[in-house]
Amino acid sequence: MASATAGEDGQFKLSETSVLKIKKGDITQWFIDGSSDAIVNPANPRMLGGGGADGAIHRAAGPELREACVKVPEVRPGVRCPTGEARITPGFKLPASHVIHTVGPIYDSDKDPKGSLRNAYKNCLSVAKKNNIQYIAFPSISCGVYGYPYEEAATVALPTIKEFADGIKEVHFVLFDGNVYDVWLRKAKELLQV
Ligand code: AR6
Repeated sequence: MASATAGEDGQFKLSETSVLKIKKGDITQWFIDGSSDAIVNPANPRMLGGGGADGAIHRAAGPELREACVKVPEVRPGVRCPTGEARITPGFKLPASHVIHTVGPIYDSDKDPKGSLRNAYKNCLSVAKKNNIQYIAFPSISCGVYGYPYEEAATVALPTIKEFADGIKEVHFVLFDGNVYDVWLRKAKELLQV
């Protein structure tokens, strides 16, 4: 239907069974059903909290989230989640039932920022599907502390979501920053309209 693909209201059809919704907001408040939903945390490899959205998510989830993260095995000292990978925990006090922690690239020091950012989105969707998540909300991974330019990030994020979203009912972008939101919406209209 035209309304599902036009993107006027921030909704884009990804496949016969998946839809993308782009909205402004605070990801810590987001949920759909509190049982098959997950928010994505743009974390760092230690996975023990930090600034930006990571800090906000840990504060909203409560200390149990950090305790759950401590239990995620290290793959090497100080690294629970390498760049581009994803790990899942419960959401604890968050309205969403799960948190999928991922690590985006640091734009200025990653050898292949585009490949790493693509892997982060792809692996979040893969972990979501393995855990029967039907609804997932992403922030703009790497677009804060990690310094990824918004336009370039959107050009990686949106096609990657389209490629790997099948099996997930709704993929949401919940974007805190108005400039990021404007870029995402414009790029989605450009790249996802059918
Ligand atoms: N809801 C949605 N988006 C948010 C929120 C929120 N509550 N708060 C910030 N953003 P960042 P990164 C947006 O810095 O660049 C942490 O210290 C923000 O406007 O959270 O991947 C970690 O521990 C930006 O557009 O994540 C890592 O060390 C986007 O989320 C490092 O930062 C991502 O910004 C990760 O850096």
